[in-house]
Amino acid sequence: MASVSTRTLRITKAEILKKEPIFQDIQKITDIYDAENGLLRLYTHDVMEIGLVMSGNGVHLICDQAIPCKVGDIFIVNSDLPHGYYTDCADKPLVVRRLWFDANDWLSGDTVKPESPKYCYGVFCDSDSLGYAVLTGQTQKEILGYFDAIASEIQQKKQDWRSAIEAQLTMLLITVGRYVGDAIKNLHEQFPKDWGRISAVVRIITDRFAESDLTLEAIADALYVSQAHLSRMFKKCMGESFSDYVRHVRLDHACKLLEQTTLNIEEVAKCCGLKDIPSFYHAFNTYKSMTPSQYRIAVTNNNNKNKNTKKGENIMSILNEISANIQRGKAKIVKELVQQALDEGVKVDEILNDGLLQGMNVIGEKFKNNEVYVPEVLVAARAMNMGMQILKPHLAQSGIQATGKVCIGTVQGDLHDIGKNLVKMMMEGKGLEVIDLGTDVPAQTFVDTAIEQGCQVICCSALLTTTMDVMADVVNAAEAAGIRDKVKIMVGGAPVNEEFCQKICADVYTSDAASAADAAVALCNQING
Ligand code: B1M
Repeated sequence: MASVSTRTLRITKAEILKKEPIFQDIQKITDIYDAENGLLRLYTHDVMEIGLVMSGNGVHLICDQAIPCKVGDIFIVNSDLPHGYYTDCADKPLVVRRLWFDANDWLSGDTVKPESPKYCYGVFCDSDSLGYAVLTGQTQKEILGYFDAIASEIQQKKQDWRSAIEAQLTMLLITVGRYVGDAIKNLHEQFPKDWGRISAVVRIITDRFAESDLTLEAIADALYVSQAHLSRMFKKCMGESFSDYVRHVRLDHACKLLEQTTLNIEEVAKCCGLKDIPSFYHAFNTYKSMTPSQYRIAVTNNNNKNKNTKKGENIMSILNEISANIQRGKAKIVKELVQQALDEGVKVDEILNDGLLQGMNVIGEKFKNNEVYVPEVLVAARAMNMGMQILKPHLAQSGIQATGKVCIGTVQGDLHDIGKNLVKMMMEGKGLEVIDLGTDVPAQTFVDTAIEQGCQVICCSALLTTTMDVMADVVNAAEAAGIRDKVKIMVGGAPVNEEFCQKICADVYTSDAASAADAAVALCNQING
């Protein structure tokens, strides 16, 4: 058994899952495993991890147990078990495909209770910490298929995507569960049964480090083991003593607080379970070779320096992110990103043009080319609207004007509004101000609205052959009101075509929402001169 000196880094669920309920990535590990000299880094997290080795050779270090790993090995690591992957050779990274999730979010009934033999469909056998199987040929392909299916559901988020993921995840665990038996038995012969206990201790420390009276004695009592035995096992598995480990957890947290909050030093010490200020100062100085105040100043200066040099890059990346998230229909993220962009001082017109509208333009083009369909456009438009909610109050202040004003409605007698809403969203996506008159709109209402609100364009939608003639009434009402030379009339909807448009003397017919938005912008520009 290797004797390794390790450091454990704690990562939270939020950090790992990155705002998603389940997260997947492929990691190329270039850190070399060196049991003799290395101060190796392990990670603990409060989510479950499934790691499938895709290529390379290396080691999966779990507490201080180095398990050699190669292509086809799969590890299901329970939350709070300290572990890390390392490669054998720097030129050949160990490539691990990893999937993270919280069992409570995705598994149900008995399968989520750690005390149940069915926990995680039996992949944990006797241990409550690690499932390990060696997969070959067909089984490896099968498991990869589940990974792929989950990745695709995460990305596309179609209807019922959560149920689809749940089903794939269940199949994955059941399949691995079948092969875990022998492999894990072999591991158990080599490794102490205390892993489970050590991960429980780590979990307790993570949850309760802020309590200044947290002791190994109390934890040993809670776990029904002798304190001396637990202390020995902890040192052996974690590479440092219980008290050193707890001190490092507290000091790491203190660093975070000093960086991210304005708490004073006394409050920081208290939040980290560090009893008195002199000993906090002493411990901090030993850990970071500077006082807490010096640390705060150094970090702030560094952040400011990075902020300035990275400001340009950041602006571009945040605008690209807004555009990408509009395209993916991530309304909540778009809202947050727009707020973040405003907070970081990005100009309102840049957020609008290079973030929000840019994203809608891409979707509009894809919709025209049949690369995306109605649902994708609807969710993108919803995301755009959420972003606009945040931006709108600032638009007025910064003097940005809409490129034009239009009114839109489905004509009298017709209640279909899905297409009309799409046209509206696309037009808003192009920066137009759109007055939505809803459905069943009388011809005169279109004309009155255009006059009262100063619209450059009237947009009529009809889905029924029996209602499309109302569009002719709109043209006639505009003529009668004397606005025919000032206001353009656009028509569209499934039964409408170019020939009909010309017959009723309307100005523009377009067949889809994106073309309608382009045409409306062109008309407004023409009228505005
Ligand atoms: Co009705 N419906 N419906 N319907 N409905 C149709 C249109 C129909 C073709 C179904 C059929 O029989 N095959 C048929 C019309 C037949 C005809 O007249 N030739 C029909 C009928 C008969 C009826 C009722 C009379 C049924 C009944 O009660 N007996 C009734 C009428 C109610 C009324 O309006 N008074 C009725 C009711 C309904 C529901 C309420 C159940 C529902 C509407 C829900 C809603 O809109 N909130 C409904 C639906 C959903 C449909 C279908 C299935 C889908 C329409 C739709 O939303 N398409 C439709 C059959 C079909 O199309 N497969 C049908 C998706 C939408 C994105 O496309 O609206 O074409 P669309 O919009 C496109 C383009 O046309 C264009 O851009 C959009 C996106 O690219 N576009 C414009 C639209 N407006 C534009 C304006 C522009 C430019 C482009 O410039 C201004």
